Amino acid sequence: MIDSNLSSRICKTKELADISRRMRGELVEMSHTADAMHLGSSLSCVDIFVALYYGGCLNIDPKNPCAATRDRVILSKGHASMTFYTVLADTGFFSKDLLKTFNKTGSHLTEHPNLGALPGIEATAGSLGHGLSMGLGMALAGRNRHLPFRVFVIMSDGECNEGSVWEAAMLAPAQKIENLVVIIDFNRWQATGRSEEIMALNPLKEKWESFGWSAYDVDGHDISSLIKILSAIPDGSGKPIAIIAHTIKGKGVSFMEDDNNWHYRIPNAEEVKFAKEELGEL
Ligand SMILES: Cc1ncc(C[n+]2csc(CCOP(=O)(O)OP(=O)(O)O)c2C)c(N)n1
Repeated sequence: MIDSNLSSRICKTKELADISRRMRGELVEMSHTADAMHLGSSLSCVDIFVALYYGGCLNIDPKNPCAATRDRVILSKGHASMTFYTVLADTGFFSKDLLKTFNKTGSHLTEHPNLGALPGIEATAGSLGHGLSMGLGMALAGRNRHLPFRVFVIMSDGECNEGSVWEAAMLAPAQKIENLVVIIDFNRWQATGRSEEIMALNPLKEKWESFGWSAYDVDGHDISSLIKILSAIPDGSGKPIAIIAHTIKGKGVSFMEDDNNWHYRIPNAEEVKFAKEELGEL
């Protein structure tokens, strides 16, 4: 019998890079077709998702997505839902055909994810700053029920400006939680400007450490390094884990990289063609 659990699907480094490239092409097209914003934000977290879902880091079986022992993944930066949906469809949580309905009236693939809309979605998101608190609640419930799952929360750097993030950041170590992981897609931009200029976050790793977390700085586009950290959780520190993934907004498409216009801009047909030529057909 074929084991469909994601923990046993470990791809080689070249395959992982190809998946990321293919997915970026799909996202550019999806933004155009669905008339959806937040392409830059969605491209910046692709490699984080690929490491998690294709690197053998998650104990989740897409064919049994409600198992009590499954790891939980929360996309707290819900505006990057395109990436989340594409990964969930590609790994078998639901049909890839559904992706064509993204952002359309009546679709389950809403601009921001909704709990219960589709398998693999563990929390409603959209209003930034809530995913970590929800993830902490799940992590506590798992520990209280002696269930061995981990909770992975994907946040953004601008989201760290929300006060609720730091309430959860204080509570998790106080509760000696070690099955909670926050991954911060640190692309240094927010909707309207540089994070450092709007409300400075640095030194971010040291901030999480000072709150009692085990923290790591990592190149958020280096899939192997991400997998190395993600596949060793709990990390033996007895603390919750914060991974500061240094990324580039718009990563993978030269004319979108580090250009914050692509927070809101939607590519036209010609831009889709250029982007896809650059990414190459896979
Ligand atoms: C509480 C809240 N305020 C405002 C918004 C509107 N909004 C959507 S994305 C965004 C900022 C995005 O910057 P960041 O969080 O750093 O994510 P990035 O897109 O750069 O990955 C904002 C303010 C929101 N979704 N939630």
